[in-house]
Amino acid sequence: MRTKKQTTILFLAVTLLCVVGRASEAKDTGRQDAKPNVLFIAIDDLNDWTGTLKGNPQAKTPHMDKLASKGMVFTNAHCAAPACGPSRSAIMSGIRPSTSGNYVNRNSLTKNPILNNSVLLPEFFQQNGYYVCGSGKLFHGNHFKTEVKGRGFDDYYPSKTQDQFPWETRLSSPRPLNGIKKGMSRYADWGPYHPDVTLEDTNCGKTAKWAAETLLGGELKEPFFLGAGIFQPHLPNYAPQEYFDRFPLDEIELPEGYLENDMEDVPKASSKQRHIAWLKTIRAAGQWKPAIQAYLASTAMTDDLIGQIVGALEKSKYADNTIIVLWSDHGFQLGEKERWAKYSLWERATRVNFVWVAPGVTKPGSTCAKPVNLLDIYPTLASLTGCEPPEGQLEGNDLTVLFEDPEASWDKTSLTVFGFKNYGIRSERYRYIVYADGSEELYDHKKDKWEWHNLANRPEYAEIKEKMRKGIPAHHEPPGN
Ligand SMILES: [Ca+2]
Ligand SMILES: [Ca+2]
Repeated sequence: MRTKKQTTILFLAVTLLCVVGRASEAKDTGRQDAKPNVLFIAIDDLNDWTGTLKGNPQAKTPHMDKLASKGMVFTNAHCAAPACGPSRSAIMSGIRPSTSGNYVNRNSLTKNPILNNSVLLPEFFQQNGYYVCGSGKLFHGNHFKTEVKGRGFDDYYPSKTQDQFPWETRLSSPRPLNGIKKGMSRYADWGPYHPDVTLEDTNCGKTAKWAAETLLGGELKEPFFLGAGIFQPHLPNYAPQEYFDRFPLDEIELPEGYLENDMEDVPKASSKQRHIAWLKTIRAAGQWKPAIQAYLASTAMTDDLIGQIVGALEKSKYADNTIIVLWSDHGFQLGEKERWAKYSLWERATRVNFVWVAPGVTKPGSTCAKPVNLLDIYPTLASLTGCEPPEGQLEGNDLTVLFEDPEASWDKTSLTVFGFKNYGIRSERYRYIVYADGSEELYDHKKDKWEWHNLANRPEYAEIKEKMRKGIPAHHEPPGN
C-alpha cells in the first residue's frame, strides 16, 4: 500500500514526465515546422534553348534567367530517359529506367511492381509531414489520370483525378493550324490562338494562376510541397498571338546544330528507337521556320508563367524558407540529326534545364558543369529537407556537395536510358552512346558541341570509351507492361 505522500510524489512524477514528453514533442514539431517548403516546377519538352543554357541565341527566357541568377544552374544536366513517361517515373521514384523496366511512354507506372511499390516523391513528403499539393503535368499525363490518381497529394487542381488537358482545344480550332493534314500526329501542330485569347485562358495559364494564388493566399499548411507542371513547349505549340509577335518569322534562324548529312557516321541502331520522320514532312510543307517560331513562342509563354509562379513566391511569406527546383523532363530536336522529336540519346534530347534555389545553401549566380541527372532530384530534396530517404530505393546522387562547391571532386557520369539496353552516358567532356546491338557513338564536347563527328571507331579513343562504359548499369530490367 502506498502512503498518501508516496501517491502524491508518484502523481507529480508522472505529471512531470507527461509535461516533459509534451515539451519534447512540441520541440520535435517545432523542428518539423522549420523544415523548408518545396516549390517543384516542371516544364515539358524544353531543350537548351534558354538564356542560361545558350542552345539558341534567339530564345527569350528572362524569368528563368532571373531565377537562375538567384541559385545554381547545372549546365550539364540530363534526363534519365528522353520521353515524358519514363523520365517522370524516374524523377518521382528515384529509380533508373534500367532498374524498373519503365523505358517508354506506353509502359505503365502502377502495373510495374518496382515502381508501384516505391515511395513516390509526393508520398515521401506526405509521409514526412508535408502538405502536398499540385497542378498540371507532374507525372506523365496517363500515369496521373488513370494510374497514380492523386496518390501522395492532399490537394490537386482541378482535382486528383482530373488533370488539365495539355492545351485548351476550344481556343485552337479549326485544327491543324499549321495546315499539314498528312504525315503528322494530331499533336504536331502549332500556331497562335485566336487573337482575343489571353494567357489566363490557356490551361498552362490556369496552372500558373492556381500556383501563384495558392502561394500568395498565405494559408498553406507548412511545411508544404507544391508542384506546378507546365505542358509547354510540348507540342502542340499553341500560344497567344503576342508570343508569336516576339519572334518575327523573317528573323527566325534554322538550328545552329543542324548539319546536312550528319547521319552518315551514326549507327543504324539509332533509328530503331522511336524514329519520327516529321522533319521531312515539315520541310516539304515549308513549315520549318514557322515551327521553330512556335517553339520559341511557347517557350516564351512558359517563361512568363514561371515568372508568375516565382514572382508570387517572392512576394509571399514563404519566400525565405522555400527551396525551388525547376526542371524540364528532357530536351527536343528541332531538325538536328534529321529529327523533329525527342526520343534519342543525343545531347539535344537529353540535356535539360535544372535550376536550384535553396535559401542559405545555394549561392546566387553559381553554375556547375559536372554531369548530373534528374534522378538526383529526389535524394537532393531529401537531403535539403532533412527527411530520411526510403531505404534502398534511390539511385541518384545528393547534389548538395556541388551546391557547396561546384568544382568538388565528382567522378560520376550522367546516364540516359531509352529502350532496353540503349544507353547514353555523359561525362564532363564526352558523350558515349551504346545501343543494344553493341554499336557505338562517341563525341568530344570540347571540340564538337553539336555532336557532328562520331569518334567511336577511332582506335585512339579506345581508352576513353572503356572509361565511359563504366557508366553502363550492371542490371538491365526487361521492359515492363
Ligand atoms: Ca516531355
Ligand atoms: Ca555526323
